[in-house]
Amino acid sequence: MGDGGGGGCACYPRAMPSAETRTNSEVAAAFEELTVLSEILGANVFKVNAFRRAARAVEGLAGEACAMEVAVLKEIDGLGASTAAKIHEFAEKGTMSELEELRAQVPAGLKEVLAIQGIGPKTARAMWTELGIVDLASLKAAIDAGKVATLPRMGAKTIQNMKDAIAFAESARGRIRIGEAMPLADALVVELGKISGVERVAYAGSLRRGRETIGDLDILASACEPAKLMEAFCARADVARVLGHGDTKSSVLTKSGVQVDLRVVPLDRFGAALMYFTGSKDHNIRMRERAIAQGMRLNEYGLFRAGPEGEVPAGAEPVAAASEDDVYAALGLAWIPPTAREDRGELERFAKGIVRDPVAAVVDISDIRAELHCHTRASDGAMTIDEIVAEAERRGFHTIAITDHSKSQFQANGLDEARLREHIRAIHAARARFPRMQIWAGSEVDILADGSLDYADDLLAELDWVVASPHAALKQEPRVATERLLKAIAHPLVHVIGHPTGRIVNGRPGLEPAMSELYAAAKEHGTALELNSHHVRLDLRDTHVRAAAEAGCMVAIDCDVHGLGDFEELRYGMLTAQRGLLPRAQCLNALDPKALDAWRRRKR
Ligand code: DGT
Ligand code: CA
Ligand code: CA
Ligand code: ZN
Repeated sequence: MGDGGGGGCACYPRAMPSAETRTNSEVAAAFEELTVLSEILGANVFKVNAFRRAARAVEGLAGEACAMEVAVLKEIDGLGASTAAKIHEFAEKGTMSELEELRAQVPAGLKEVLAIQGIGPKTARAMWTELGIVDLASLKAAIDAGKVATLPRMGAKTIQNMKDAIAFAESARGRIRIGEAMPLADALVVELGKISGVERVAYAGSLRRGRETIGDLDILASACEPAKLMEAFCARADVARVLGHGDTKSSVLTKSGVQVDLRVVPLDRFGAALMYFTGSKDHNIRMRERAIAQGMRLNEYGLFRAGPEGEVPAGAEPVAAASEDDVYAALGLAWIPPTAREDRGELERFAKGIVRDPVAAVVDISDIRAELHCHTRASDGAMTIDEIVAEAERRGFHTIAITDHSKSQFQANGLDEARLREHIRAIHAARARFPRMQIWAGSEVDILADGSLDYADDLLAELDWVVASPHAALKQEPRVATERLLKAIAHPLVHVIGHPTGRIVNGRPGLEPAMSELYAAAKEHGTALELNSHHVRLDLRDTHVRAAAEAGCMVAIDCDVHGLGDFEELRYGMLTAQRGLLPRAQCLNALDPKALDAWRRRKR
């Protein structure tokens, strides 16, 4: 496309960012991978546990691990000299040499085997070393040949579950979760933006639209020396294979197996290109139809007045192209947020003059002032009560509900009645230390298979806040699942239904209840439905949020905090909420403290 007209090219060296870009979540993820790989390789249990403890310790840190000295790190509970040195190495190089060594020893395909529900590192090791299983295909073959049944603890039911999970994984193949794609894209945008001559960089595609899974990353850039940018992009340390290397478009496959497309566009056409490559394809089609109906043509270079034949004359200057705002406005539309670009009626909703400010009514991240679902060390969290409350306060929240697991969740160290009563006292005692915070003693109480709850009503009544969630029996028939959830929704002491379906993105389908019945009951009983923001859950999902909002339900957008980094998951919950067009007025976490407390008290 060349260096299209106008737009003088301001080449100047970029300042290096001063902030450290390697986060605690990245360090923790590296230790988690070390844990899994060393377990697969049969390392001794002390070593495996040291990695696991390090992952948790880093996850729970209040400061950034990569900014700390080794001498400080090794004194931290859960870290030692060796793990502290690894953090130091990670801070400098973005990886750990031992991690690279272990990765090289384990077949790459075992990762997808390990991702199957019910297969942990020990089983994966046995499958690999005893049966020669190295990927999903060889796992399937081994199951069909009856070999997997020869391993310990592999009953017929376990194997059937495994087969279902494989089928599910295959249907999700090639798409990664948004929480894996977003950090990659963020890092790329920063990295490419530092290359001299680069004027603008942004990600587009399904990631910008906030979809729960992403096929590939689409990055757009403007640069006065595109060749130099392409050179640098294809030579990045993270690149495993260059799929295409051109002047305006290149594609690479990263070491983690993600395809990234980079396109260079002229700065004065950036808006049109960004709109085109953000999609969705169906939204683009509607936009082009609208342009044609108004005697214009829309493509990735801009919006043009059509010639007599309906063609765009060569060398024509666009009517609009520099910004998305300009293009939408020239077609009589308000700027449509990427989360709404799915051809679900957005052109009508955002037509100028129809709705005064359609964007303003939808909830936004700055509206969120409460976290109503989190776990401390009392069950399976990494933080203390005070650490969680302090973080919530630091984020400008006014309310926090501590909701550790109930007694049936023994693998998550769920609290029995006595421990819960003690925990309630400890949570209430924190109020004196955080006078500005509204602190609620809650529980994430299990909804058992028959819809009854894991604690008796008298104990539930002692809690300020009750989130009721399904964790087990997630393969029930839809009708049974519906009745189970309806019973919990109707329970007079339950405030919120946590992750209502229990699905795991790319992991398991979860319950498949009649959702419309749940919305109606939730509205009737004044029970909120949770949008669990964690990127592996996103449950309610976007389409559920939209239907629940239309049915008049209240939705709680929570992070299900287990460690400090989880507060950041809100980003994914918010994208999902916005895809569901959740009005601010129907989001519990956006209420002011008095209104939220009043809402809570209706169940007490
Ligand atoms: P993904 O990658 O599968 O998660 O989904 P997208 O939406 O990122 O799709 P992708 O990467 O194939 O293309 C990025 C955007 O580029 C897409 O949302 C719309 C635009 N686009 C790509 N191919 C076409 C096409 O053939 N026609 C039109 N109108 N737009 C296209
Ligand atoms: Ca894409
Ligand atoms: Ca693409
Ligand atoms: Zn849960």
